[in-house]
Parts: sequence; structure tokens; C-alpha cells
Amino acid sequence: MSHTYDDSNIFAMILRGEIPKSTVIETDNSLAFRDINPQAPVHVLLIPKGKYVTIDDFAANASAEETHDFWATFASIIEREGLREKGFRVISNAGDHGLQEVPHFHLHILGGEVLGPILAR
Ligand code: DGP
Repeated sequence: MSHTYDDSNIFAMILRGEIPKSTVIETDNSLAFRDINPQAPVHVLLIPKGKYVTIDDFAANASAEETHDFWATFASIIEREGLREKGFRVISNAGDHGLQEVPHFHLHILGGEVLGPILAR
């Protein structure tokens, strides 16, 4: 998948404040908010504010500052949402085979109940 960023994607609109969001945590470089269509009692989306299309784009091209901020925010979400004790699942869809709908890198952080098998087709 191309790493060419599309500024019209819906998470870019959320970052610009053009559509509402339910914020969980916001930092200088990262934003976490609740998924509009939750698949579990806890379903948080974590995104960098930078223009990265997929997880591999972020892994290859994000700065040390962005990377540190992102994972520090991830740890805060696990703590604040009470997910550490019972566990959780993290998913990042990428590209066509991953069925990525929104072309701005995001982690789905899911928990709050026993989750099903890793894949249902
Ligand atoms: P993915 O297939 O991994 O790209 O998932 C995109 C997710 O984004 C999907 O679970 C639904 C969520 N989503 C789409 N539009 C919005 C929105 O406007 N607000 C919020 N909070 N979530 C959205």
C-alpha cells in the first residue's frame, strides 16, 4: 500500500476538529478517542497526529519523539481504561488485505470482556 497520505480521511478531519470525537487522551503528538462503532466494552482508537498511513509507515518514518509519545500514550490508555489486570487485544489493519477503512495509522485497543478468536472470516 502506498504511504501517500490523503488529507481528506476521517481521522484527519477529527484531528482538525472538523467532526466531534470522544477523547480519551490527547498529547502533543498523539490522540486517543472512542471508536464510533465499538466492538467490545472498551474500544479505543490511538493515532499519531503525524501523517502516517499504516503501522509500517509509522514504524519506518516516525521520529523518536513521536514514537516515544505514541507508546507512552498507549501505556496510559491501558492503565486508565483498567485493561492491565484482565488483558486486552491490539489490532492495526493495513491496506487492502487488512481491510483498512481509514488511511491514517491507528491502533484498535479492545477489552472489557473475553474477546473472541483472533480472526472470524
Ligand atoms: P479500520 O478498518 O481499521 O480502518 O477501522 C476504522 C475504525 O474507525 C472503525 O472501527 C470505525 C471507526 N470510525 C470511522 N469513522 C469514525 C468517526 O467518525 N469517529 C470515530 N470515533 N470512529 C470512527
